[in-house]
Amino acid sequence: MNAVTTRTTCPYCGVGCGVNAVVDNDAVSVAGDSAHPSNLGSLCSKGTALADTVGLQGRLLHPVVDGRRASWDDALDEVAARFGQIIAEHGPDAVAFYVSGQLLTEDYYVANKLMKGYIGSANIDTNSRLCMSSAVAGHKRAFGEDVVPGCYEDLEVADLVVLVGSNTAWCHPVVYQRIVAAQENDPNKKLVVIDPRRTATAEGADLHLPIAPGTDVHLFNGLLGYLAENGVASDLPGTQDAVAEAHKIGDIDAVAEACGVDRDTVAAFFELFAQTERTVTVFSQGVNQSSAGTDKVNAILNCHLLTDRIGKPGACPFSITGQPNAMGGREVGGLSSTLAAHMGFDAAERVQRFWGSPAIADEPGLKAVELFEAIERGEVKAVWIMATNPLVSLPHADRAKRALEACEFVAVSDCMRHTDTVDRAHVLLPAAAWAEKSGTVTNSERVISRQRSFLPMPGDTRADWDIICDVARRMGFADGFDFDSAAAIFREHAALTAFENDGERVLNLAGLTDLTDSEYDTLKPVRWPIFAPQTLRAAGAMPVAQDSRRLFTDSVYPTRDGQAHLVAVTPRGPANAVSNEWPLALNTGRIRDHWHTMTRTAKSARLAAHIPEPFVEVHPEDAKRYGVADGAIATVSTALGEAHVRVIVTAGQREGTLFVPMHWNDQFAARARVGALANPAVCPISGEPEFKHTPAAIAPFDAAWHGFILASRPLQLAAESSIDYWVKVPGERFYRYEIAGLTTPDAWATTARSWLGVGERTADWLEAVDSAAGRYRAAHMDAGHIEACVFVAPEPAALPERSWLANLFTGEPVDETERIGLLAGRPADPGADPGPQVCSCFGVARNTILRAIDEQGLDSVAAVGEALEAGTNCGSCKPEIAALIAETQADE
Ligand SMILES: Nc1nc2c(c(=O)[nH]1)N[C@H]1C(S)=C(S)[C@@H](COP(=O)(O)OP(=O)(O)OC[C@H]3O[C@@H](n4cnc5c(=O)[nH]c(N)nc54)[C@H](O)[C@@H]3O)O[C@H]1N2
Ligand SMILES: Nc1nc2c(c(=O)[nH]1)N[C@H]1C(S)=C(S)[C@@H](COP(=O)(O)OP(=O)(O)OC[C@H]3O[C@@H](n4cnc5c(=O)[nH]c(N)nc54)[C@H](O)[C@@H]3O)O[C@H]1N2
Ligand code: SF4
Ligand SMILES: [Mo]
Repeated sequence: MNAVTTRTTCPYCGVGCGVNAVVDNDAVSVAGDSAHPSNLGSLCSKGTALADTVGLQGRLLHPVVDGRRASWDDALDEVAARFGQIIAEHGPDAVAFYVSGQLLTEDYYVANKLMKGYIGSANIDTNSRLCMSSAVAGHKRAFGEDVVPGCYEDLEVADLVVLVGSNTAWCHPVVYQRIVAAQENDPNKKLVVIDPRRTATAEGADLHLPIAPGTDVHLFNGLLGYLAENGVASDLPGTQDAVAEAHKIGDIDAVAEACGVDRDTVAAFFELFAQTERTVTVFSQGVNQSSAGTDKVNAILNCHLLTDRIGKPGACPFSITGQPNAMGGREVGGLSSTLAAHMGFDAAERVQRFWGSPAIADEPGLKAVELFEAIERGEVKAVWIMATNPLVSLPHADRAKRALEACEFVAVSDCMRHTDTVDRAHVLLPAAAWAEKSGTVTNSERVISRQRSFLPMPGDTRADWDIICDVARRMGFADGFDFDSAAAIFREHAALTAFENDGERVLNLAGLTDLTDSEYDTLKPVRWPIFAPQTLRAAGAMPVAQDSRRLFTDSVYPTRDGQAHLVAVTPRGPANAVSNEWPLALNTGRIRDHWHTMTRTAKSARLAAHIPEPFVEVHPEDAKRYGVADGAIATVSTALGEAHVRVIVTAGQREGTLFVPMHWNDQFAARARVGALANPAVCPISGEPEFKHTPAAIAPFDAAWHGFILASRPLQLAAESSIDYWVKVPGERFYRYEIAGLTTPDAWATTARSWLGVGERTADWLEAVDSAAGRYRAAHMDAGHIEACVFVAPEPAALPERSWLANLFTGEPVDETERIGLLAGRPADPGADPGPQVCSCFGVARNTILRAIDEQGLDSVAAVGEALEAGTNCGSCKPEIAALIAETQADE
């Protein structure tokens, strides 16, 4: 059979890169789609590794009811009946959907329609509440509608790019590479990063402002005051109040003091901003995830409105979205605070008329954090969770867990058989995954792209929209849900955006309302708004008649008075201040190669290898103060819970703050689910939680021993009482477990055999015990190849590197020299140890890079790329390669 190529879209971040998926017999490979306007052929490390994640291991392939495999009929009847019964007894607000920016627009549209138009409640909220809701609320206050006015090209045209609370290099890598490439071509272009941490993004910046957590409003109010003082004026409504409020913060010295940054840095930023017409300010979770999130957004928008830097090439504020379809979800109205198609509840009559529906929600529903509180109180008695893992990703996640445990009825649609959330459902509905489903997504720059299936749906899996429509029909709503394809749903969604829309709503897909099925199938990436169908057709679906790249070019806004509004915002601290008991500010976020709760990225050994363990970053002074050492394990705790994670001491972490990644959960670690520690305080306007600031403490985790296991099969370490710390790291042909214990077992050999599930009489068991030194090493061999090995030592530093040992897991017998090195844990030739992986795309490890730098005198990232290929595909590891070069030079 010939290889078949399918054009689709990456299912990870909101950059929305086009992907060519190639299926050649059973082999899947992916490459960037050079015809896609958003990535022009590039992919980051996660996109590049997509083919690693399409396998069926761990998938949920059949419906499950009360723990037992069930038929679709039984499962769907159960969902429809339980929802129907609870609605009949307690009213529509006693049920809820909790959905996700990882649903496709068509899935999202029918979920929203079912809840708001047929069940008649607005209790549908989405994980976008945890993500973009502050940006949504800020946009509405300033522009009258939730609209991102610019496009990626603006980032290249701009002379100044300001990244606020955005680790773009790791979280939106292809956009970051576009910025870097433009800046390399023009040394006059400048990059400013505003983030309490010195991130990989900050490493590449001309100016980094490591502001104290939560002081963005202080900074941007200071900037607004500075601009006004320097003669910038505007007659937009709200200007006077906003500027008057901004002046209260005082001069540059006062701003620097409030933000905890040195004066010259603040002055340099203000000057640069004042002088540079073509400025784009990009913001994401450091801004949104705050109890002052909406105010932070408006403080930024104010500066762009005052300087009239919006709707122009290279000049706009830019909210960069997280999930692949966070934008699509906002477009259909998936948040409980909006109704549908960028309409609010004041349009309830119009939307009901369009749907011809029996009911309509006429006021906002519960927002994510409130929703789980209402579930805990028993007010919401049935919930259907789709494409999100709230027991990991919600703040105060243990409370959410208690809520689900207490809930009368929990249905979960997911692709995986086990997640922290799936394990608490009464009914499991197996959803088709990325490679198998079809529909549309909208990215950060308003480009709608097709996701197209290229693999058959495995087992009993079905598309989310199909599952939702089936439940709706079983609830008696056949009329509104007789869709036979994603295309039919898309047409209706497009029609609703255009319905009675004489320009009041910028979101308008009029030009897509009558796409035929085959036009939908071949739809090229297209940016909204899209007005005229004929022009669109004539041009081959793209580009559209008018230039939709920039909005508000005529300074007309979808507000009552047609103008944009500045909003007076008052700086305030985080909801909960640090104290004697909780002296540190816990910040949480992302790493380069994992996606959220790891259900997909942990399937890729090369992605998992980048940062194998959950960690806490600590400033050197704090490490000294609280007695935690680099490489050791620490307990991070807050008033809500605790986590056990590996310590990284780094001066890049601001003193008084900690950073822990959000990804690890109960499937991959004994205790590293940081959502359990995170603050449920929310922004009063958007309802977005304060993930970036929870008062916390850190203390050593007093392990008596440290160790690791490499095993060819997964182990059940959670059941082992001798292990108090474990992390599971998937490898190429093995599983790696980092382990530690608080007490030393009496007999190492018996204990180790129990961990590996190896009987006392197993013959091929190599062992080295040094009780006095607290060392134990063993290997279980089978027919000459290695099945598993265990290494234990009193200190982490006394353990050998994992990479050489991992390379012995080939399934082939080990040779004599390898067998000799085995219990030493290192090769006879020390040069053979590559160390931890840096470049995921080409599998180039740290020691290999260090050796090449040393031996070949390499002094630039480009030179390393030339010698080893590292960094030459997606470029995501370039900041790390630069750091290795700097490290070597510092050593010299
Ligand atoms: N690799 C990877 N990429 C992803 C994702 C992923 O899981 N993995 N998820 C996607 C999703 S859904 C999202 S929402 C995006 C998020 O993308 P980002 O927003 O870039 O990611 P985060 O790491 O959550 O947070 C960004 C930065 O905010 C900083 N910050 C903390 N407090 C403050 C503050 O008070 N002020 C300022 N100015 N900064 C602060 C943090 O130190 C952090 O470096 O990433 C998307 N891309
Ligand atoms: N501490 C902390 N917590 C955070 C954040 C933070 O910065 N810090 N960030 C927040 C943000 S911005 C976000 S966006 C959230 C993300 O948090 P979540 O949405 O909870 O994380 P995911 O791991 O993406 O969960 C997606 C789930 O859907 C499943 N899935 C994947 N594709 C499909 C599909 O097509 N259909 C169905 N039905 N299921 C599918 C996956 O297996 C997985 O279980 O986390 C939030 N939580
Ligand atoms: S930047 Fe990376 S994760 Fe984001 S869409 Fe592109 S390839 Fe996917
Ligand atoms: Mo997000």
